[in-house]
Amino acid sequence: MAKSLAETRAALTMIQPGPFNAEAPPDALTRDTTPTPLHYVRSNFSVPAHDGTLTIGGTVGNALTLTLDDLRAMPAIEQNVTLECAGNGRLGQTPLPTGEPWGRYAVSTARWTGVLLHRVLQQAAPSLSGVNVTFEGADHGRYDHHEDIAFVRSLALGHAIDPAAEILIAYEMNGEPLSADHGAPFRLIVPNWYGMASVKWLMRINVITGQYEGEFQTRHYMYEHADRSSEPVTLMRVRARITEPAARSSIPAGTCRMRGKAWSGTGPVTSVEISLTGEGEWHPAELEPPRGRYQWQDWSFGWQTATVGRHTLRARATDAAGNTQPETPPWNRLGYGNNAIEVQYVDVH
Ligand SMILES: Nc1nc2c(c(=O)[nH]1)N[C@H]1C(S)=C(S)[C@@H](COP(=O)(O)O)O[C@H]1N2
Ligand SMILES: [Mo]
Repeated sequence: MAKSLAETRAALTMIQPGPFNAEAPPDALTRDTTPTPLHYVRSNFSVPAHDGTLTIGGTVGNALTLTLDDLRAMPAIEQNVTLECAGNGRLGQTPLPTGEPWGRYAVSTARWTGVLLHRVLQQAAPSLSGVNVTFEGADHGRYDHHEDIAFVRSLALGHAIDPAAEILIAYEMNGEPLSADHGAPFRLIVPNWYGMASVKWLMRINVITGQYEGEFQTRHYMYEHADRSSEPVTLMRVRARITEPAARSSIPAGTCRMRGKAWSGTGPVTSVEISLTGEGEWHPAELEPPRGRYQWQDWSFGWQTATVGRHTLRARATDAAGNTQPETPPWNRLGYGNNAIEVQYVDVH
């Protein structure tokens, strides 16, 4: 029997009950993939009704309407993808921006199954005048000064039709049909991008000849800087996380294997370094090669916990594009993309 919404939400750390927004429990992130009931949820509106169809139109030669069965009849692709909300870590920003008060755990990795977006778009035959593609969710409602708007995002047509981008229209998560909170019956999964690009409850795809300037494209998910012009939020910034020892735990003196994850939208991650003293020396951790192109990597570090008392632990990742985590949160008005080095402390007894 299908589980009720309340049952599927019970294991998460709730941030807001309606629309439901919740973080993963911290210990869920020690795993390679995140079980669906432990995967963070971020929704701007309540879970909508969806009529089960996906319409592809706009400036195309062959407008289409597809059902779940039509998608299932196409070649299926499976991939593990780390999704992180652009607002993850907002609570670490000073001064505190407006928006959902996410701590550190609006990030998870699931196994997604679906069809490649570029194949679906190919069937619709976008016309040469196409520039962008909009993706509309079935969810909508009152938002800021708007009476009723839907969640719509756009991607450049060149990105959407690029086979190498491996964007999915996913209908399964961790081997099961998508749950209501994660976008049933199908959603977009855009690897390497912050989560807002991965439109849930996908209902309509339109190829357009100009820019898309909707609320969630140009007024939210923008880096609004104090001293220069705004930029859209796109790829996930490089980030490392310590998962063991757990934050604020008390551990016996001796040898301790520190473990954690690291990920980047401009990955793979090429090094993780550990600091045991606050400002000071950085020591190289052992970094595992990526198990998949779009999924966080494991790292570990052998720590000799010589002295009893409180110890500060930090992990700093660098990626293939040469990006390294900053010491202080990169502030912007809406508090996106906080990839500052996290400080975690443990007590050694
Ligand atoms: N239709 C729709 N899709 C959406 C959203 C939304 O509010 N509506 N939120 C986006 C944001 S901001 C994130 S971080 C991810 C979260 O996906 P999840 O809830 O499956 O973890 O969904 C994205 N897709
Ligand atoms: Mo998000």
